[in-house]
Amino acid sequence: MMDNEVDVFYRELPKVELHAHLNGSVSCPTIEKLISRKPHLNIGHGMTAIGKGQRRTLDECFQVFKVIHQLVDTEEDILMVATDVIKEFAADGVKYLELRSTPREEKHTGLTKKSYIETVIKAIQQCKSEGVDIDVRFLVAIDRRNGTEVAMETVKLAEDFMLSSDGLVLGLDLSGDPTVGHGKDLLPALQKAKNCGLKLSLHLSEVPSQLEESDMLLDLPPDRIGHGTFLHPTMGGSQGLVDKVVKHNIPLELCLTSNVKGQTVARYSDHHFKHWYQMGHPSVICTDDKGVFSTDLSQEYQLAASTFDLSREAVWKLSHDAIDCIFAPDTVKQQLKQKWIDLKPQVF
Ligand code: 6MZ
Repeated sequence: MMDNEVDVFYRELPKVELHAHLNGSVSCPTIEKLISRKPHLNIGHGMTAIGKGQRRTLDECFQVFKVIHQLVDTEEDILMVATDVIKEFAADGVKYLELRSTPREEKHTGLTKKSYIETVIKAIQQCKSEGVDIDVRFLVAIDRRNGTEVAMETVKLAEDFMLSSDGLVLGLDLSGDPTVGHGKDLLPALQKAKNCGLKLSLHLSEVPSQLEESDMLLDLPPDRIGHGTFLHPTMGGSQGLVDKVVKHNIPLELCLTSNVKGQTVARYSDHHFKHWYQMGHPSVICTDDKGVFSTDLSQEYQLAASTFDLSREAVWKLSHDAIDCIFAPDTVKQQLKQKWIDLKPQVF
């Protein structure tokens, strides 16, 4: 993303990013560094990012993550990737970031799921000690394809870190290829997580075939929804699902470019943002995978504004209202709201 393509208003807009997968957020310069560390893998740039105007099926997107995972398989890699990603979000005007990632074990490098999370936390702490102007928290991700047992194990890990990380680990993300596995197998683990105080952000109805699963998972209820593309009746969902989301007032994390490039939404103007936003339902603009989808949060705000004809006041309110959807405690919300007051331009 070239700076000059995005209006300075969007760059300077203070922003909250709530839906960012660590390995999907790796930028080109960081990929270059990873490739030079592992030339024997013969991985080229075209294999890790979907450029401007390009599209892939969702299935092809998941192949891209596999390539990136080959490049990121040591503690050293994770430290570099997490540090770079945090600094890039900060440079883009993000003031509060909830990063999510699936802990992986790599026997050949000695990486364990525990050391994976410890390394992400180390990166967060290092950025903080360097004075990078961003508050970063972490959500431990469950990959839905790995089933019940791994989900339970991940909840236990997340709980341990929630108790020992000084508030840095706040909750869980449920993600992974939506065409694989079923939420009912993960329900006990998600219920357990909720009972022990972990916040839940669940990918729901990212593809059309998940209505029954979404209906079941909404009864938990989750604290936030990732995508929710096919929940709304106009997208093939149902009023019953919308009613549940509204009743529990569950914010949606909406990722425009990701959905268009992954071809679950035909064009920007068809994005379900418009339905939820018009209803006045909490809707948070996010990037999903800024590296893979070649975007950044400023650009996503600009796209939402130009597609749905939002005034600058409305865009400011959109970024401000995202603060109420964060998982960190009220004291952090108050600090952020003060920051927004301090940074608000006299005129738009
Ligand atoms: C569902 C997604 C996703 O965890 O290795 N992930 N899950 N839908 C999406 N929409 C495009 N984008 C990313 O980051 C990569 C992982 O995040 C999840 C997938 O499980 C992917 O393997 P981490 O940091």
